[in-house]
Amino acid sequence: FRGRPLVVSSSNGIKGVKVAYDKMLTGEDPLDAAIAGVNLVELDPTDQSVGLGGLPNEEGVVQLDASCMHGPTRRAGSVAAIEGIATPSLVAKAVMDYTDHIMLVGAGATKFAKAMGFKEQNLLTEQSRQDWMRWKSRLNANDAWLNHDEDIKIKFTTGTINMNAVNGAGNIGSVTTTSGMAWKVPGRIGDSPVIGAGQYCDNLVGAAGSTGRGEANIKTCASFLIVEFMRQGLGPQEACLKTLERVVAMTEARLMGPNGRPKFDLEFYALTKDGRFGGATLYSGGKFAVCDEKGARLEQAAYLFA
Ligand code: SD4
Repeated sequence: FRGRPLVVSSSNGIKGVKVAYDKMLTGEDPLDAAIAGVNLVELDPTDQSVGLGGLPNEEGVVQLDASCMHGPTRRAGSVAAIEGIATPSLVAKAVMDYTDHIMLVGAGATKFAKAMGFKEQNLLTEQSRQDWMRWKSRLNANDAWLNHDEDIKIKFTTGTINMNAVNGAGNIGSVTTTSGMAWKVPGRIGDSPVIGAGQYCDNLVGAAGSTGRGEANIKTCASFLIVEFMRQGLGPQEACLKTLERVVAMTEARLMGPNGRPKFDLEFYALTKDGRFGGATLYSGGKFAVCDEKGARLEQAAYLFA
């Protein structure tokens, strides 16, 4: 099936893909449409992997990463380890629109966002603070932190949202936004803000993006590689699977489990300029969100390992 407009995202974009699709029907730019789709998740305090309510780093500080690419104008923007701004995807786009740079990090990114009129706010919700406290209380059995609740499952949340959109004319935009790995070392930057890792878009070919273990993605430039495989003629699903094979081949020994299977998961999402889509995960059971003329739905992702 080929159809345009088309939006593909990680499964937590199930509401956002419809927003992006509807916006493209009214003529909105594909990147603006995709960013509007991910803004829903960034501003949702109950999603603990993106924007407001994202799980903090080991010091209890929420640091966000995001990047975007605009196919028709061949531009990119990115922010990393930004604090206090709920919609880093829009800040990444502002870097693209208003500066001669592509990537701003840390205090510089926050300062830029404030100068651009973004509102600074506390992103650490009470729920995320509680989860952080629970994590901290388990670091060392002999420390002074009380261990209230043995049964509670400590969340090493996986989340992040990647969304890719192609409009009726075949123009493409892509965006990825995240709070990164929970309890990360302060200053850690994941794949999401890295152009070619968290997402990549080439208006002649298509777009791809990723969620999951960012470190494995950065090392393989995976979103760029998926787009390159599609350029060589592979379909989106095959391109995602072939890139996952590269990820396995590049996995360091300490992260390799039995049977040559990595101890982490990674998810890829891709679409082509002519309106085909696909998604793949290392391990079975993954889903991704799609919206085309048949409506918004979750599709089963292909996988390498059952
Ligand atoms: C990161 N890729 O910062 C993100 C995290 C993620 O599902 O997607 N978790 O590495």
